[in-house]
Amino acid sequence: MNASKATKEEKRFMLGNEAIAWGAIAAGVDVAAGYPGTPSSEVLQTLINFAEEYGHYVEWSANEKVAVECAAGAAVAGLRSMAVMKHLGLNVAADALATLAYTGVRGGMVVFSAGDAQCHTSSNEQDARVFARFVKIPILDPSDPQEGFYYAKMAFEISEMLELPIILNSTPRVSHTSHLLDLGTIERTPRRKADFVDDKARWICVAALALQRHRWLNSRLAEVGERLSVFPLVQRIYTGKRLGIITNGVAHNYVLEAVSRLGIEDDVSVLKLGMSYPFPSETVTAFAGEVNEIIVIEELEPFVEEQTRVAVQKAGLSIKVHGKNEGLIPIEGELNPSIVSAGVGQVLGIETNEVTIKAYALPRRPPIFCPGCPHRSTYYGLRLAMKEFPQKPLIVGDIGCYTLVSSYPFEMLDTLLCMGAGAGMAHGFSKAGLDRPIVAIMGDSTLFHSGLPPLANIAYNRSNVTILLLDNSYTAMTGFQPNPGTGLTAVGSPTTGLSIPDVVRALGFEHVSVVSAHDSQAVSKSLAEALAYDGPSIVISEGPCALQEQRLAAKRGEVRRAPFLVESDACIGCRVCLTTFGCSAIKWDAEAKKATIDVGKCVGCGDCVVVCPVGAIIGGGDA
Ligand SMILES: Cc1ncc(C[n+]2csc(CCOP(=O)(O)OP(=O)(O)O)c2C)c(N)n1
Repeated sequence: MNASKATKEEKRFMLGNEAIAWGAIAAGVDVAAGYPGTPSSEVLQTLINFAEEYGHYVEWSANEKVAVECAAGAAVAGLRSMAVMKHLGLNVAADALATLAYTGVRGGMVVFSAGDAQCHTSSNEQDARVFARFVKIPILDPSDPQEGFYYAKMAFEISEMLELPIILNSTPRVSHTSHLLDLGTIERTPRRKADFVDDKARWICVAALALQRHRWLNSRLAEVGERLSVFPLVQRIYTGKRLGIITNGVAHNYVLEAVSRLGIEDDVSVLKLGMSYPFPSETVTAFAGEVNEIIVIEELEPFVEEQTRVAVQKAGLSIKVHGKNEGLIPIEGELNPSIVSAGVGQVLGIETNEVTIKAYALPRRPPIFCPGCPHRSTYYGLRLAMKEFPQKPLIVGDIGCYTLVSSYPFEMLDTLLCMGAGAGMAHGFSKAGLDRPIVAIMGDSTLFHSGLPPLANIAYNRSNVTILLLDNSYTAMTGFQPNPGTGLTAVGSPTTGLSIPDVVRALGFEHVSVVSAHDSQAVSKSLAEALAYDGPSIVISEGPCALQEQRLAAKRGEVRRAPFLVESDACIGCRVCLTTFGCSAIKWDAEAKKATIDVGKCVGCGDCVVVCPVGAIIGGGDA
């Protein structure tokens, strides 16, 4: 292949997610698409950062399903492609993925899914391995950043060999730990030329043709063990017979640590599986034949454990398989060396006084709105509007920075499910006949991700719901990525941003008002009118993300806005600014019994001025 050499040095300290992106670059990825979500976002961001140098196309798609479909189109046209998301995105993309397994692909296609064991930043900790089996797509589980790099690269080759998409699964510890990595030299490969090979029986997957493709898929999956034997996906460590430990993914690291802590190197054999579906039954039964009993150590569901039990039973082996079913290893939350040592120790009758993770519990640091965040003054306006109603409106939540309306000092949120569910559920509450005003909150990225169908539904079926759409121009919570309303592509090129007022009018909303997020009085007035309106209504509160504004202003070399101040003599110490507005730049001076403003934190938005009942907050202008 006509390749030019990259200038990257060979050893670099980097995050697992960066390593995974480099694995894709090393494999010659041609097209990459994703939707942001912690802990996955750095994979696509790294691909964006090097798109020009390595010549691949990359985009932030409107949602994960669209990203998978973009990658699928490219892979069916013979290119190497990648779709990037957090584990929850697999659910959004499920419809496409489940049938893509039937059609298969021509070029290598990798779906990267970053899981969130422990729910660090997610609403659930669903296990992608179970999802992979559900949609019948092979899944690889790297255990650390270096393996992330190798597995990402290998996944493209495996995908092409099997003609199937491959899910690459990671966890917070794989994605977000940094290692000094040896990437070798990464070549720039020319982008493949797209072509379409006409094959109606394959690409038109419906009815009898779909049934045939299901048969094809099953036979392909049955061949996986043999075909993949050339890939280094299985690792054996130690040769002891007393206990066989089977591990998968990140848990492997905890197993090695636990074996060393317990000093049982001569008693155990470790079998590490790099692919959990399709399950390598023959490898596992061969291993089971060499040891007295087995414990399976894996994070989240007892996925390998259950398949191990089935495999040994089918092979007619009477060997005890320990694990989560006895409660030795928890199903919920992340594992760690202490949890694993305690579980393994129990099987071997070794007393351990391992301190579990609970003992390390750190003080809680609940997330708060940043100083200058437009969402805070919008919610202050919502609080004012709510006073107008004898019954507190039901606030139906959605996911983004704006979810922090659940935190002090607002604490106004009533429900939260998943992206796009706020409007959908609000409609359900309304049609159920709930006798309360109903407000559904939604962000701009959420609107384009999964908010459009529920809004169309609300307008069409005319429910009495008010949407409060908080448009800060970015997908802020996950790192300021652009969305179809922003007006910039992933690589920063200008494009036409969709006008949200035009979009919602086109969806059928008749009562639409647009207000400045920093004008809490106007927000309040518009909301009160919208809530009084008989039918679907929407208030669009506009104000760009304050953090992103500051970053862009700093890049442009602009002068920082002067901070506001509390006039000490005027402050009456009522604490209203703290208890109803709660900007982290406003502090309580316990000695003086007055509020003060931390000038280092204040960004000079002045949103707090209207909050003070005695007008003690003053200032503003350029610093
Ligand atoms: C299916 C799914 N994909 C991705 C995420 C990660 N995620 C959480 S909030 C959010 C975006 C929110 O952006 P926006 O609606 O604009 O609100 P903002 O954070 O800017 O206030 C994303 C991508 C998720 N929770 N669920």
